[in-house]
Amino acid sequence: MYSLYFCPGTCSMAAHILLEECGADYETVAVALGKGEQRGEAFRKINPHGKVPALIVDDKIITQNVAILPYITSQFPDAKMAPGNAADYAHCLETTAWLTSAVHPTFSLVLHPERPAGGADIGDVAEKAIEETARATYWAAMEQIDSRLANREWMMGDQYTFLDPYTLVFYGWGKRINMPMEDLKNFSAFKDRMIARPAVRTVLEKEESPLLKAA
Ligand SMILES: N[C@@H](CCC(=O)N[C@@H](CS)C(=O)NCC(=O)O)C(=O)O
Repeated sequence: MYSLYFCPGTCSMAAHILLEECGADYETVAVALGKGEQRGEAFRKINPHGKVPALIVDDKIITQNVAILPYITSQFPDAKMAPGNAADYAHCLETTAWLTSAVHPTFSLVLHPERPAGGADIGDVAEKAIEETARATYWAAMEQIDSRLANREWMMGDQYTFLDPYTLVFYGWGKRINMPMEDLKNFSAFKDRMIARPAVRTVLEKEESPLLKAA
């Protein structure tokens, strides 16, 4: 039995979808990020970094999408959620790492341009400049994903992998910060293909995702 600590609409949605795709026996435990529950003592025992997702398997706790997604995948080989070829697998991890280390922090900066100052008042002009730069960088990443999805069904080509649920998170975030995601035709078609998958739809319904309203 797997326990996934998650918050609807956040990056934990990727692991949630993957568990569903793999037919795993799992439960979800909601962490109310909006109420600061991630910083409370109880959750800090699960993840001292105060972030979702966190996955509990037996007595082990795994955090970080870049670890959780390949881990779940490895436990359900029949689901074939990773490329079998070693080089393709490395590329799948490469893009997962890019999303985690470059694109995700950029989204966080759009939402919280004040954070790099660590509580110091840097003023509205500086905050606006940080937000606008982050927006431009995030949009460039969305365009890059859109180009990659031209003439491809999934991020790795013909094979659906753990990278696809993770990529969907970033489409949803683009909409959340009012980017014209519909203009990205390949990425939008990918989003529609994702939503057509029963496992994805189940999770989007559970998480009450706005992506379903737009579909
Ligand atoms: N690199 C981490 C990032 C995790 C992360 O930033 N999660 C966000 C939700 S998308 C979170 O829990 N934020 C709470 C906070 O920063 O207080 C991963 O990919 O798992």
